[in-house]
Amino acid sequence: MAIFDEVKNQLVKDVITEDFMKMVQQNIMSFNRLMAYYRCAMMEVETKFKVLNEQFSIQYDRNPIETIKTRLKSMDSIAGKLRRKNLPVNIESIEKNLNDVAGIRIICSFPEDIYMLSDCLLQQDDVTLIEKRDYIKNPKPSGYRSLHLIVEIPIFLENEKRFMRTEVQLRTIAMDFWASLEHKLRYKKNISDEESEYLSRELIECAEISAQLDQRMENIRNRMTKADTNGEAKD
Ligand code: 0O2
Repeated sequence: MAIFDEVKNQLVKDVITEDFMKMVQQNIMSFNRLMAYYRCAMMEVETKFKVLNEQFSIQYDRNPIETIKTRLKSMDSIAGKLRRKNLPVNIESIEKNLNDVAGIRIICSFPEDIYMLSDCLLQQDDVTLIEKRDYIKNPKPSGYRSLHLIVEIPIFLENEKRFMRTEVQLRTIAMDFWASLEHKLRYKKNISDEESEYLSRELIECAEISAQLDQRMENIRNRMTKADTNGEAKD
């Protein structure tokens, strides 16, 4: 990108971020309250997954979830998204238009567990699916793989029941490893176009290899489980 475009973009970004910061300062109570509601929604969804993990460990003697990470979108990131989508910069607009202010990432060992956990979550009667994007069956051109769900769940306050949206990203350890490395590349500034193209190609290939590894490891796990079940049947 030409230096002029970069400087122009940075200036636009600064002005928008400044507008956003002004809006937050003028509505600090409402903004903090909304962020607190998102934190509550994350806690609710996190607990749902912890309960499922616990139940599986009792019933099947294994934990489908390796790690759970939660994050609240940063102010910069909220401002950036409103700007990119040309959306109004106010508190109502954040809640109405952004589905990923609250984010929860579920990391599993095996791809099958991703779909099993997603089904278990979605069949709960207080969870409403708003949107599903399956970047495992349809990976992004970058090679990115994960299952994304936008869900709406109720949070119960002193005198009120409020419905909040949360983004749930489900992925394997291998997909997560890949995504964090690729994320680093996106924020690298001092890299030549040639090098950046080379690294992107490498990442696409690594994503393929890593998906094959996930599949083979899952096959091994399934054969081991089958052997166990057959053994038990013979005993
Ligand atoms: P952060 O810091 O996690 O907030 P939308 O406007 O919702 O239609 P959006 O938000 O781009 O479009 O949705 P998408 O692409 O389905 O998923 C967004 C999130 O998924 C990203 O969050 C990343 O966490 C992850 N993600 C999506 N594509 C890629 C990718 O190619 N590489 C990596 N490493 N992660 C990806 P944000 O918004 O980037 O940031």
